[in-house]
Amino acid sequence: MGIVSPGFTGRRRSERPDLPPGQYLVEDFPVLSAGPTPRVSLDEWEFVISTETGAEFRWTWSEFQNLPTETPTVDLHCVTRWSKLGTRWAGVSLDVLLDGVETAADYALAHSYGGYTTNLPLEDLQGGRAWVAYRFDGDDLPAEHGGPARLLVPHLYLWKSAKWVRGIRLSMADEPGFWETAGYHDYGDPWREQRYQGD
Ligand SMILES: Nc1nc2c(c(=O)[nH]1)N[C@H]1C(S)=C(S)[C@@H](COP(=O)(O)O)O[C@H]1N2
Ligand SMILES: [Mo]
Repeated sequence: MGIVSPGFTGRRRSERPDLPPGQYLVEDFPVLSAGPTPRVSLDEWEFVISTETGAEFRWTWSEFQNLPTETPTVDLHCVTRWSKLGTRWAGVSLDVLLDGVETAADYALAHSYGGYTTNLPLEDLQGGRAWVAYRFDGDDLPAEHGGPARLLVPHLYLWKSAKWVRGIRLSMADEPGFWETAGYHDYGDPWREQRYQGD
């Protein structure tokens, strides 16, 4: 008789409590981009938050560099099932960027140089859970990973972390972004395996 180990997947999971269901570990850093890498010069770069009333809050690259920096170490979970643990970043917390932005909005749509968009509830950008990151692993963020700067929202699947981020539009209505329009889950919690609509 072969010995069947009914608890196998459960046991594996508890050995890696930091790995969401259905994910495997990678040591490299895969690049996933839906189009060509946009090249944005730092002279022209800006980050804009706009609100439902049309108010706009803008930072040039040098203004942005003068904001307080945080250095989060976070786990990344891609919907294509790879996870990379303990990644080290530097960036500006969305709490800092949203400080002083008066809004009644519930939703945010991140938009990028190159046209990519992704939506998330505004509250998921708050509470020390989201950054506009411009350094990775001690170096400037490479262009293929979203440099000069990308959104970093590690508690959601990585497609929510818009590379080459240009701004955030705050609104009263939830507007699906690029992958959400193509059938990906509206919210995308890796711990609840919210990969596609209906999950
Ligand atoms: N602007 C932009 N941001 C993007 C994407 C993209 O195609 N364009 N792909 C998303 C997806 S699906 C993933 S998994 C991650 C990949 O980030 P990486 O290439 O740094 O691993 O970026 C996300 N952000
Ligand atoms: Mo992805």
